[in-house]
Amino acid sequence: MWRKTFIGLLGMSLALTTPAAATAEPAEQVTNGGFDAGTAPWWWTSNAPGAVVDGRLCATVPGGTVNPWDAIIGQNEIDLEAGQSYKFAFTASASTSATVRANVQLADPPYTAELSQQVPLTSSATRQEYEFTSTVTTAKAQVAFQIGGNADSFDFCVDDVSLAGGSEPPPYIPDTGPRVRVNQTGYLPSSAKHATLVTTATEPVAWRLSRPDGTVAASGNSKPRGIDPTSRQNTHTIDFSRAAPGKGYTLSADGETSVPFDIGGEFYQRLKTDSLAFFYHQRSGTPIEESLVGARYARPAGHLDVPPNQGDTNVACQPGVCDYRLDVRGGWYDAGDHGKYVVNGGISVAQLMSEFERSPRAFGDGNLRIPERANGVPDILDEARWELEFLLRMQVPAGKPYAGMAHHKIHDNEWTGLPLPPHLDPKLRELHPVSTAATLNLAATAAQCARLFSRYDRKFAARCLTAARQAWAAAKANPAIYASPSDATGGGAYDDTNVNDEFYWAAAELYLTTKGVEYRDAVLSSPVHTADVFTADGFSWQSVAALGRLDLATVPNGLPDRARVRQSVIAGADKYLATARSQAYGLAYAPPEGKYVWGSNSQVLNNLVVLATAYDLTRRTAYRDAVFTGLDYILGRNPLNISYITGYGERDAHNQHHRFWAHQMDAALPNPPAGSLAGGPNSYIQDPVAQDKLKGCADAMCYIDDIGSWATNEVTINWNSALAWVAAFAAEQAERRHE
Ligand code: 9MR
Repeated sequence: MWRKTFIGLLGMSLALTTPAAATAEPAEQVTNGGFDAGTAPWWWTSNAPGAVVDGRLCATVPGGTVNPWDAIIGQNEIDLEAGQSYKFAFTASASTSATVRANVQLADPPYTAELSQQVPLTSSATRQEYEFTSTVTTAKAQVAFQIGGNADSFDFCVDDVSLAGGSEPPPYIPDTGPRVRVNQTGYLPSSAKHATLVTTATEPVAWRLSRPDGTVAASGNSKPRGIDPTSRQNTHTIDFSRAAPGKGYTLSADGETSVPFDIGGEFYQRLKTDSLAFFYHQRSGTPIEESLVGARYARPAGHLDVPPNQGDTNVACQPGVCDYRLDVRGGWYDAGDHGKYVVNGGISVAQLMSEFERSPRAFGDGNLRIPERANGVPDILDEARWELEFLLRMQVPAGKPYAGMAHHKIHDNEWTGLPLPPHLDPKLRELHPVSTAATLNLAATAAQCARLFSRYDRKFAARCLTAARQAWAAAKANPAIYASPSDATGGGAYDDTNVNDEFYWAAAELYLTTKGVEYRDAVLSSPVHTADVFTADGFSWQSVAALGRLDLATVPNGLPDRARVRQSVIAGADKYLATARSQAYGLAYAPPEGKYVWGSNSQVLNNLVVLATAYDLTRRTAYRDAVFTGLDYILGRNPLNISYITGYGERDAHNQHHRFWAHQMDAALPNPPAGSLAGGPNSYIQDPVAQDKLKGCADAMCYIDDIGSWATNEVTINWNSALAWVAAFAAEQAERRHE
């Protein structure tokens, strides 16, 4: 359980007195070889899922495979230099005697091995050390434990893996492509059109917009913006708002040419559908059908108690938490993990329902590829119902302690590693304690369910309303039961110790659905009702007041101060508009002290929801333009020149952290499907890959498209729900005007 030692600085100071070569320790090429930081960036084949057990990486290897490489644990992106000598060392054991192969080799075909060693293992852990001289120079080698080819199944464990030699790995420099940064998909013809140029120039430079045949469609001069503090880049803005619709444009300035893009909003319709399709892919407890998603994305049902799964149809609580079991099948997996969390499920399903409620006619029955298509109910509501049914199952039944409250979450009792398709998750599933926040998430979303489903399924709507009322009463009776921040083994904590905003949101939804006096009074007497809920960092699973406020502003109701409520949304949007105008990349997100949070892309998109709602309330073009400028950032006009949405743009994120869409680790598995949003820059870089590569990063560049970087590059239901809401707005605007 060593930590990777950083000897670079030590080597430098010794070099002052003695020749460095004689004294400096060899560089360490393996990251997290002691597994102190979990399993990343290690990977394995899906038949031998790894997990950290007592500080070592262990995997149960199936018996009866043919070749050593039929089961592998490895680490990629290892640097080797020709002529340098290396020592490969590790400590390993096998529960029953087995022979494995320890390789240092190319990660890609022809997989040439620089070292390949047969290693007989027994149940007592032994230290192995092998030396070799590399014949190649590459940044794409791998260390690989080939653990297949044994007759019997065994548990393989490894620890303290080291590959010492060569030079210190060079500092990571992101590939940011051409210095002209554009929305890589396209600009709406009727909206403002801006690009950002990164340059050393301080005076305006000439730009030109070219058609695919090389002819010039528009030209002008850039506007210097100075140093952008979010990226530390010197920037200029290029305004080509007047350019006409067309396909395959490129924008050139300062000797650089952008990736091609369109002026035309057709793709927003596709984004609207793709961003919603994400939720079907994330469903738990049902097979993901090949006929709907294609062979690559199809998978068996997860967590229906089919071995090796242990859940979710009959799940007990964590020890000592409750004495009953619940059937909590279904719902959506939260993210790249297999946890299901009521708190985060709440905002996600609420955003889908609000997307529908904003514009019901924009959602048909049969335009999403889901099993319930053509059942007489709009598909987006079918998808929402998949989650709502799960949320309802998380409610404590009558007659039990805390009846009416909701369990905070259900997930594995230990973290699993990647890759791991849901149906192969072998861990014990556990219900965690109830919480006030989860209960109010249930109250709010079940109340909205009752409102929206009454037209389509009165029985279901009535079930939702009963659950919502019971949850509200239970939360009132238990107003301060908080999820523990340290309850984060095997799943996220989603902890929250301020539930004023959850009370407000639930009261708002219950009032909008029932017009009940109790709920109306709860809205009016809440301190949140008159507070500024549109903060610089935006709303989130933890700060949900805006969900209530936006619905009170847009869903018809008889609140005495409704005009003020609507005005507060406009005032919030005005602040985001001012922020967008003040930033080099036009971004309506400026968090406190410039620190981008985990999932910053969803904070950006939630601010766009506020701007879009202000547009709905006022029809002021400036708000709508700011929404599209915000989408420009998400789709590539940003300091890293990356589209954060899989399948959109020339340079798209596609290695997001996910246990099934783990193509980066196992070529047989897919990348995330088109329309999956990466979390985005996170100043706090809380995972080993980000820490290894991004130390000292500028806030808006603290992101890496690597499957091991869960703190910057995960996908999550509450992020895609924000994207889906904004994409539906954009699709509607794109359809509305083609000028
Ligand atoms: O989105 C969550 C973020 O706001 C928190 O800071 C972070 C750490 O607690 O957790 C994020 O949520 C993760 C959850 O805990 C587990 N599933 C994946 C989620 C996205 O990374």
